[in-house]
Amino acid sequence: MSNSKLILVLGDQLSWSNPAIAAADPQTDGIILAEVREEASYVPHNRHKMVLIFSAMRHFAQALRDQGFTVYYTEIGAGLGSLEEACSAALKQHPAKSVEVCSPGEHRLLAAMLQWSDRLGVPVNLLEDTRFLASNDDFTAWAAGRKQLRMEYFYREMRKRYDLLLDDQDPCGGQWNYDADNRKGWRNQVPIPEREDVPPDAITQKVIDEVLEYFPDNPGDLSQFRLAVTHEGAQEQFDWFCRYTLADFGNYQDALPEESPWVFHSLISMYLNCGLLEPLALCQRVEAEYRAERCSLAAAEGFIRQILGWREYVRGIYWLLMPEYAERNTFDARRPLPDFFWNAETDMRCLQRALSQSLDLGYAHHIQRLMVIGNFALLAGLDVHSVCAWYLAVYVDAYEWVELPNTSGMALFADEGAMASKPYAASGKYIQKQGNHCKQCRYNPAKMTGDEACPYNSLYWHFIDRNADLLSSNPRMGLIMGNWRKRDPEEKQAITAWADTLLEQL
Ligand code: FAD
Ligand code: DLZ
Repeated sequence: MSNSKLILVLGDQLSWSNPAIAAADPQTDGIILAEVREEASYVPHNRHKMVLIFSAMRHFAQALRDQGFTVYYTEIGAGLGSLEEACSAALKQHPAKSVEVCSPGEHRLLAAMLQWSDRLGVPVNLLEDTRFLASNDDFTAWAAGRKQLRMEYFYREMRKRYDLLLDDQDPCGGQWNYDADNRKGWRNQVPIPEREDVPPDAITQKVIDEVLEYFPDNPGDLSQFRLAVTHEGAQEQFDWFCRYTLADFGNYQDALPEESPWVFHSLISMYLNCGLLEPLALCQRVEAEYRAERCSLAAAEGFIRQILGWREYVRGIYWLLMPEYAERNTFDARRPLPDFFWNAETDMRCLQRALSQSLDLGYAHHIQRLMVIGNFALLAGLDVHSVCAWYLAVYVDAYEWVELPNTSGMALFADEGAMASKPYAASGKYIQKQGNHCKQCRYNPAKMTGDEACPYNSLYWHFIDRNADLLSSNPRMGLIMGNWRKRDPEEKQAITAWADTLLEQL
């Protein structure tokens, strides 16, 4: 047998710092990239995600060939079933002493890969994914012995470890966290810059045609495909964010405007998660913008907290607690997903906007995912597994390591409090405060019951009432629970009865 290796590169590992590529020798080693049915259909992925991944894979394959590598590439039209089959076929052409692969981002694929050595007849070596800033061992060591895991304490350690936004050993400005400055509601205070389209090149256009042909029923309006598909293109998108919207990112991070699906957000999760951008470089660049006085400390800290804090933290939680984590369901929520999750046909304006852009573009910003769609699913008691599968399917940046803790843990509080200290449940008043959807909505956020009442209102109290036993033991819910208990019994009855009517209609 030859001394060469075969390197399998997954569609979300398209990075020069992928450890399997970094250790490869173009003279002897071959690289496998494969568009396969199994990965393309384990959920009905948004077509934007498929075009991004397949086109980025094809561009990266060409960059690898330019570096002298032999690349074994399979396009989706070849009808190949699985990544294992892709390895098996490549081994026939390129006998190798081992297959090397950077560990995958989803437990289901990791479990499958652990069987591959026996099935393929050569060792399959899984390398630690070094593209993250905290390894699984780092996170396990940090979590060990703690009664409660909280992002804030993890984040402070990461700031120190990577020397980000520190003056000597202290946090810049004297505080670790400027979240309180990141919650402005939207009242058209400043213009939102127009984003520039990234026109599809010939490779992307071919992928668009193929995805339309092979996945006719998946969500995603590809006439609006506007994503970058190369490292350089993704970097240009990030440069654009630093130049035009970073300064307002912090202020309006939680805003819910009618005017724009993107507001001042960075739109980079899809590139980070498939390897076109690297997290540390982004944090360092944003710190440099702050040091050069081109953005406030609150904006820079708010952004760095998301990448260095939340993104690493959710990944740590996922690998620490899987596979049992995926089975958790704190409130035993099992109501079927309403059809409007797949067609956006609802009169609730905020929800209609968030759902339609999620389905059409594969993007919704954090507050839409958490406080509009997730909040509705929490209040209505929608089935946790179906909601998680929906999030995994519709977003262009969705992989289970990041989607599951955010959906099950943060949005649905289904993980028994591993991610959050209390449920992110809110009534229509919160949505009204954060934006201007309510002005265009047929429902009234000031009303609790009746045809005109905003459904979030009665559903909020229904959630509190039906889960009172569990919620009463949470000290952070004490005030709300007390308010509900003190309310007039007849009024309470009318509210929960109205919510029941709404739930029956779902
Ligand atoms: P910005 O608002 O500009 O934030 C900058 C970056 O910070 C993001 O690109 C992302 O990399 C990181 N970030 C921010 N918040 C989080 C977070 N909570 N967890 C992890 N990273 C974070 N993010 C995903 O990448 N994939 C998902 O599948 C995903 N599913 C989510 C599901 C729910 C229910 C919720 C509440 C959040 C989810 N998020 C997910 C987190 C967050 O909403 C997205 O990362 C963000 O909206 C992406 O848009 P952006 O790049 O414009 O982010
Ligand atoms: C998401 C995705 C899709 C749609 N298709 C492929 C594919 O055909 N080939 C591939 O290597 N990767 C794909 N991916 C990304 C994988 O699903 C991802 O690597 C795993 O879910 C682990 O994170």
